[in-house]
Amino acid sequence: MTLADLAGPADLAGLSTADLEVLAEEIRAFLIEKVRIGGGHLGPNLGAVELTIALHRVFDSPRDLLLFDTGHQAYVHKLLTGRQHDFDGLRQAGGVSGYPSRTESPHDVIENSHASTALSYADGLAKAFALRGADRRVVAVVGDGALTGGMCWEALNNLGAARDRPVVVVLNDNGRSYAPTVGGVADHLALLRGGPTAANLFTTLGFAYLGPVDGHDVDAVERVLVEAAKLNRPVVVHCVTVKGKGYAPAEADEADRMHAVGARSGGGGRSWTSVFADSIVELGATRPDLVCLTAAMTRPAGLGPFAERFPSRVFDVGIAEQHAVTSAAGLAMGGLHPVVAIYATFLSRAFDQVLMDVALHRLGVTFVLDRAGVTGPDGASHHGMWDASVLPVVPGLRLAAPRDPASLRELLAIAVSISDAPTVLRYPKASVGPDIPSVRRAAGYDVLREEPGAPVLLVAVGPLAGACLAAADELARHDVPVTVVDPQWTMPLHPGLVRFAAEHRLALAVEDTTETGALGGRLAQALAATGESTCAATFALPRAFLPHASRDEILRAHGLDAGGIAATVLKRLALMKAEVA
Ligand SMILES: Cc1ncc(C[n+]2csc(CCOP(=O)(O)OP(=O)(O)O)c2C)c(N)n1
Repeated sequence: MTLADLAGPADLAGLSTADLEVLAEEIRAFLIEKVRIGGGHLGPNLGAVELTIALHRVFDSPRDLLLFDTGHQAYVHKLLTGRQHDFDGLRQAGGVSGYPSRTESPHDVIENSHASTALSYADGLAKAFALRGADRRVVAVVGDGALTGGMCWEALNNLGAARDRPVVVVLNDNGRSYAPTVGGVADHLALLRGGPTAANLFTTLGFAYLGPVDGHDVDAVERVLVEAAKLNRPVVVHCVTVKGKGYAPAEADEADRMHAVGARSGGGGRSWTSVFADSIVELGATRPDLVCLTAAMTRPAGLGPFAERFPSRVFDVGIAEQHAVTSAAGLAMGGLHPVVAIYATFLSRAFDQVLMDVALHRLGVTFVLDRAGVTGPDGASHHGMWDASVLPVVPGLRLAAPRDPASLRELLAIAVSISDAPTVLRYPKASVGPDIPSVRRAAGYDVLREEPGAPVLLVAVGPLAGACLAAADELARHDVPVTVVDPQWTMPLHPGLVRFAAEHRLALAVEDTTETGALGGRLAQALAATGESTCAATFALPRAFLPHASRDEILRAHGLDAGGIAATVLKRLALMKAEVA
């Protein structure tokens, strides 16, 4: 049986140990080839090959539910459930998702890809099956990194106490998140990896504990899973694995064991992340009170250079965004200025902490949101398109979107100088491009292009400035003069921007975020409140879960490129003309 012939998990049943070893090697070679071309999660999947084969041999998916926490390590699961022929399109528009996907397969149960949720889903599913009398197993696979997330411990608290409700928790322990996993839980797992100990957190919480078992020995993993299933109670199966297993460059990669690799054809150019990385080091050199926090993403979030230069001023708190935010509040109370560097999509988790623990206490904490807006191939769960909609309700919070490297540096310096309110900077996963100079500055906005008497104002938010300027060029060819401004701070709305917008017939805010709650709506409201006749609106992303594709493809599909912006302006002007007529 080769990977190409495998129709589904049932085909694994008749294979010998030797056959399985051959299959495992074939899967590794396949993953290395495909992921190196298209990009994606390599190290985590290479570490989960035998474990996933064993899971599919012991349990009867989809009748039994296999839940992959975070889901970035589910490629092997996809290959074993008949999707190997679609892997050329991995993470590309219309192709296989980089995470489990309920529309792709009945074998995919959860697909959110925000870490540390699987045990809670497992808890709910086990309760549902118990109440409905369904004889179905629930198995949750969770990494040692994801296990640092608070939700896991809330779930373990519930699962362990329900001795008669069986759930199998498979702990895929490779000792790493991106970097080595940190904290007391990681230290405890290291102790357990050494063999039987008197202290065992899991048994203390009410679980049976099986292991540690070599997660690359299919037979051994199978044996322990069979035993776990027979126990008919909550059980933790501790599998010790090697991230990047079997691929020397991944095993040797000190930074993150090739956790995620870019597509071979990936675009070049300097990233926004690297501009932040340099800026925060420069600020840190003059501001000894500046400290940085990361939720297990020191390097991806741009804190690598800062951590090298000021190691005692960076705190990796584990995959614990809520804790990161309130811990930052504590640091601010203690007289420091914390910078929480985080992907935009993961801040949603800690909204209440931003609102109550930081803002209510009027604390100066700066949030730097990487991957804000459309991210691309990671799909719906990773687009950072919610922050600019939910954060504006936080009293006192100031939100900025830089348009270029110079404005990122400038806005970051301003943000960390504010000591009595949360400040937020957001920028995308993209190349940053050259600086875009302003033709003049006014209170509340930078003017990037000015056409005196122009009927149309484009309010270009952050990284869409370039597209707005190109749209203005295109509109000029249609004899539609356009002025383009960059508000820099989208929250609070500056009265100067409102006054300037009132001098135009149409003011369109162009934004790389969900249209709900975006800047254009606030502008329209403010103009309406002052009785101005200017038609103001937001032109942004729909309130929808957008599937994976490249960032440019998604922006284009929603008209957020130069051509799309110009077309929208023309359409709106035509509508306004029709209304008048
Ligand atoms: C809430 C949340 N924060 C951060 C991330 C980014 N992230 C993806 S995988 C990962 C590390 C996961 O480590 P682990 O669970 O041990 O799995 P491994 O990759 O080591 O197999 C992180 C931090 C995420 N997916 N969700």
